[in-house]
Amino acid sequence: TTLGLVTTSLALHAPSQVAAAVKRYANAAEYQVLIAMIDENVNQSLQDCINELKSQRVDKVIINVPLESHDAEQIVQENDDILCLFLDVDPYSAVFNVSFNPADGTRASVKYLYEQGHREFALLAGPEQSVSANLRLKSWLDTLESYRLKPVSISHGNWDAQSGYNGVLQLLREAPGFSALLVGNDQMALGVLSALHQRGVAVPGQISVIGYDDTYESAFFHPALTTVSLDLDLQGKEAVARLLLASEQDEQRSSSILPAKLVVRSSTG
Ligand code: IPT
Repeated sequence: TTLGLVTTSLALHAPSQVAAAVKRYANAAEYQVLIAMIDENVNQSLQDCINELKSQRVDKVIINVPLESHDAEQIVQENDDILCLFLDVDPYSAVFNVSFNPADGTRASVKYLYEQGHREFALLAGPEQSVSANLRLKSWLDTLESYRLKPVSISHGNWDAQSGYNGVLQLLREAPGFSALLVGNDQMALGVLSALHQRGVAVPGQISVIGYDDTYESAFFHPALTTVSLDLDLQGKEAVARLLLASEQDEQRSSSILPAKLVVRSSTG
């Protein structure tokens, strides 16, 4: 008995951590996991990956690929011979999913920095094509607005450290006056810390930085990263448990929204 995992690039830390958890919990339930990894061009190659898994007689699949709700719904409609559970969709979409609350951790980040006295915020979001990157960005903006604040500038990266490095240099060129920087994930925050160090900008003395994910490495960045913690191991565990339960009893197909919590370390003050 086998289940499938279609995942976005495993070169990224969060999806690789989720894949490790899926494999571990599936194996514990005596399931094998077949992994198909896709990269760009989401819709077409996602269907290719699903077909590849179907040809190996997989009938349940976890999909960790960023998808707009209507694209996820279309995948479900066009694949009624395979049970799909999604990990990177809007939690309130109609499809079967296990995802993270996009608002609680983002709100806590802004609130924390505000209470530390920060008023000049810059935002370095994830890619514009990513649903979760956009939900995080929207929640930062909504929370800032509730304090009657607007960010001094906004930029986007592509989730990797290089894009964080480039992104913060761009933000500094556009609007050098910010004291707080919210970053869409920890890998981009790693690039940010490196660029700021090279420019002689003190963290958190001159700029406070908050990441997102809390992957295993983030506590070892320098300075140790304040970030929004996603329990990616729990996401993998819940996904396997709910998928296996639903494949036995159809009425058990219930989605779940997991919390995201701010973890304060040394990159903020
Ligand atoms: C999301 C991560 O937060 C981000 O760092 C990046 O790795 C992205 O995945 C890749 O798609 S987590 C996802 C379950 C919303």
